[in-house]
Amino acid sequence: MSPFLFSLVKDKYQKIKKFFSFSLTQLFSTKLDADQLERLEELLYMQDLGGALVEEILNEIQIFYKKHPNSTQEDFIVWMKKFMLSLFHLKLEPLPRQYPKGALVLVVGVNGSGKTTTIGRLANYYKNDGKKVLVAPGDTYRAAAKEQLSIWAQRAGVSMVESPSKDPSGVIYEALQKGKNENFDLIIADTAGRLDARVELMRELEKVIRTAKKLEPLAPHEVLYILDATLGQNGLDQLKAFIQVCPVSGICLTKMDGTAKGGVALRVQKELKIPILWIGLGEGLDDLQPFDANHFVESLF
Ligand SMILES: Nc1nc2c(ncn2[C@@H]2O[C@H](COP(=O)(O)OP(=O)(O)OP(=O)(O)O)[C@@H](O)[C@H]2O)c(=O)[nH]1
Ligand SMILES: [Mg+2]
Repeated sequence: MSPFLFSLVKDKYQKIKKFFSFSLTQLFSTKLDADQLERLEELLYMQDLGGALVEEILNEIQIFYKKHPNSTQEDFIVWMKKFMLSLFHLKLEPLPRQYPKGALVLVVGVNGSGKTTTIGRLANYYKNDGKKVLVAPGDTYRAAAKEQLSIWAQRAGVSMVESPSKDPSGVIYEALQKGKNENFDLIIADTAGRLDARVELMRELEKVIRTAKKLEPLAPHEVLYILDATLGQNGLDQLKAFIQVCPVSGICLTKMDGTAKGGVALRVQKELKIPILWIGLGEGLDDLQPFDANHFVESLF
């Protein structure tokens, strides 16, 4: 990456909320005692880390302190960064992922998480990377959804498949066909927002996948789940329910520029082991970045 591009990426990651803010300065300024551990526990919970991970960190940090009783606050921060980075076990995978020609990326998630916005920005990203991109308005549930995607397609300068079908499977099937006939590199399909409780919508998603496989046995090449990071524990619960019925292969973490806490990303890695592929750091066309675990962890401190 050129130094110019690198500084742009770094700049956007600056929008991520700091993990400890000033509170950390009160910690580890003296010996690690029961009071300090309690304070640390509180801070970790406040960051949406959840019980299991908080407990693990507290245990590990005590082991570390037994081994290195003269540790300073800086040593603690170094330890913490290393621990967090170790959770991103898939971090060595080069991102963005490379797909075969004509691949289908199916974008899924709950209402309002940022699916359509993300598709616009993914289209923009891949187009700038020299790819011929087609988007598919697979959200036939909401009347305005197609219009919204079409605006994003125009903004990104990519094509959108026009289909009269009211059935998402039909729209996506047509997109795959057009993709083959007109030599597109990548097809990115929108879907209706759904909660796990909406059984009929989940069935619809199963049908989309089944239908796509008729034309292209390896499709979808990616099922990208859009996770609104501001939802914290709720968002994680929704994702857990979702993967019971749909094979999610990657995550895009949106709205990390706002009040979202970084703990969600760490929990997704720890508990679900689904790789985070993209991170959304704003509402603009270029506010989506391939996820970078190193930058992410650095930006939390
Ligand atoms: N700040 C911020 N806002 C975002 C980000 N990603 C999406 N949004 C905003 O989230 C809102 C919802 O985005 P949509 O793309 O319409 O979400 P959706 O999942 O398609 O919603 P439905 O189609 O209604 O299910 C919009 O106002 C977006 O601008 C992000 O990374 N940061
Ligand atoms: Mg949408």
